Amino acid sequence: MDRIEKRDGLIKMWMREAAGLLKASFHEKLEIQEKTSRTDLVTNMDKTIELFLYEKISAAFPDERIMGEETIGHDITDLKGIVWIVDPIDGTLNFIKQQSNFAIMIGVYENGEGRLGYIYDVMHDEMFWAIKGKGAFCNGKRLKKIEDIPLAEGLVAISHRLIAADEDEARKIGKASSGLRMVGSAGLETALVASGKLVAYIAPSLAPWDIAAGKIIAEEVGLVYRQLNGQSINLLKNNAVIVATPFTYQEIMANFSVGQL
Ligand code: 2AM
Ligand code: CA
Ligand code: CA
Ligand code: CA
Repeated sequence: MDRIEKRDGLIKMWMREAAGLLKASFHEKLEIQEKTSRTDLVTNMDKTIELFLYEKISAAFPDERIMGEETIGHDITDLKGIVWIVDPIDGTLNFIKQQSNFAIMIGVYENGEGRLGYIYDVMHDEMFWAIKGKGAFCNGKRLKKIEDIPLAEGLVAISHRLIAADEDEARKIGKASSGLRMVGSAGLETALVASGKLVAYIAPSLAPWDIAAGKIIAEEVGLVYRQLNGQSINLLKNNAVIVATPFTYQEIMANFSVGQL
């Protein structure tokens, strides 16, 4: 991939501009629609931000493909060449109900390999980013390689859908760890694991745009980011995932039945 530094600068600039649009939207009436259920919502701002980023990326890199959650690139069936994977608002329910704890996310892949990953926590102004092989950062500060902490000594974030899918396993993981947390943004939960504030994040169904940016950042600090059945991530479908320290990953694989989810 060429122009890595230039891409990095452009992506951060676009994401900050997009964040400005999101903050400004708090003064306007939000249009909210149900996608598949009462808890699966989309707003006019999810679509506005996706389109905004699509236009920026396609103007600067016209030969590259783009996949986004809401409308863009749902016909993509392979990861050949350069593919941008965009989640315009990760944590839409938080955006609607808390006006906080949501992120804009971009992952750039080349022939299926993660190259650049960005998770921007808009309201806390924290940009988590990584360039493959060059390390991961929060704003200007390099994230440390994670300490390989066992489950008993750390906090674990889970998706609420883990409780719906397997209440018993969620309870057992809660008991075996220092405690459970639920933020409601896969990206921000991944960023918390990458920052050493959690030992794992477990979610039984994440889409490619929930995974793409965070996987690059997580792997850059030494975390495991895999499917719950032990296989590597497939960015062309939904995955049951775990992001964890290697030690915690091994413990969860050995002692819990989440692999059946
Ligand atoms: P989203 O806000 O971009 O939809 C909530 O636990 C986390 O799971 C969020 O990161 C949310 O992303 C993601 N998620 C993935 N699929 C979802 C779905 N069908 N309904 C709600 N949240 C979903
Ligand atoms: Ca969504
Ligand atoms: Ca998402
Ligand atoms: Ca989203």
